[in-house]
Amino acid sequence: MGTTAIIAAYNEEKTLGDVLSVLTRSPLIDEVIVVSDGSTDRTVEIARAFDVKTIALRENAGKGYAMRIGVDNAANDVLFFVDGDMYNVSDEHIATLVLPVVEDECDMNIGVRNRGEILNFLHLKMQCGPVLSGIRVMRREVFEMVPAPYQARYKIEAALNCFCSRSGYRQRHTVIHNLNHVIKESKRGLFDGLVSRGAMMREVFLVLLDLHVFETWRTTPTDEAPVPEYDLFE
Ligand SMILES: Nc1nc2c(ncn2[C@@H]2O[C@H](COP(=O)(O)OP(=O)(O)OP(=O)(O)O)[C@@H](O)[C@H]2O)c(=O)[nH]1
Ligand SMILES: [Mg+2]
Repeated sequence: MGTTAIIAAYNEEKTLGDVLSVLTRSPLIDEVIVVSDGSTDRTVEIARAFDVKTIALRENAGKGYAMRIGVDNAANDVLFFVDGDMYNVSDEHIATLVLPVVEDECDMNIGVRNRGEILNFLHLKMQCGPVLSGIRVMRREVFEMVPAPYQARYKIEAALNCFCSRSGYRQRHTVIHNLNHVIKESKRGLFDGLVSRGAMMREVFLVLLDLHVFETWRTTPTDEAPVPEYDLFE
């Protein structure tokens, strides 16, 4: 089974190059796709300098739909999602995340950044709070099970967790050490960062309520996801 790495990136010129250097030289990754989500910085230019497939969405579509366009263009059945704002991604991270899915030990492997023993225990074993990490590997059918409206923006991770477990797919959490990412407040400035963090938290809270309490997905027919316009550079 081959593996495609997909990076949904919105204005990630500072970190994308480092992420791509590691992914493109990894023997465990057969294809790399960057989906620039209407970026206005050098994200597309940086991606095109590497031997990767670059998809440039003309307008910003939100994280989840950007990921989906990546999936639609992926040649392999194991999908490795990586955020474009991560740094210190290493061969060891790639192996601990990709191999359990490739070797069929689980169907989705979620990489959880190490927060120390106590917080890891509370988060993962006691299930205090959802596991929404963007660095995760899954079989294509896990992604494709998520109804289109739940793929939108920051709903995608909560929805993947929910539909994966409800459908009996095997889900695993792998604690990863020494992996960092740039937070919104550094990327966009304190005020804009906090506003966009607030919007993300609100969206995640509402989708968790919908998925687990109201369960509207059981009764509401789902529309097809919108197909944003894009340019493809191979
Ligand atoms: N903010 C944002 N990110 C997007 C969008 N589309 C794709 N992404 C990418 O999705 C990934 C995660 O987005 P972030 O905004 O960093 O979300 P996060 O990592 O959960 O939040 P932080 O704690 O602020 O880092 C990054 O690689 C972004 O570049 C978008 O429309 N908005
Ligand atoms: Mg981030």
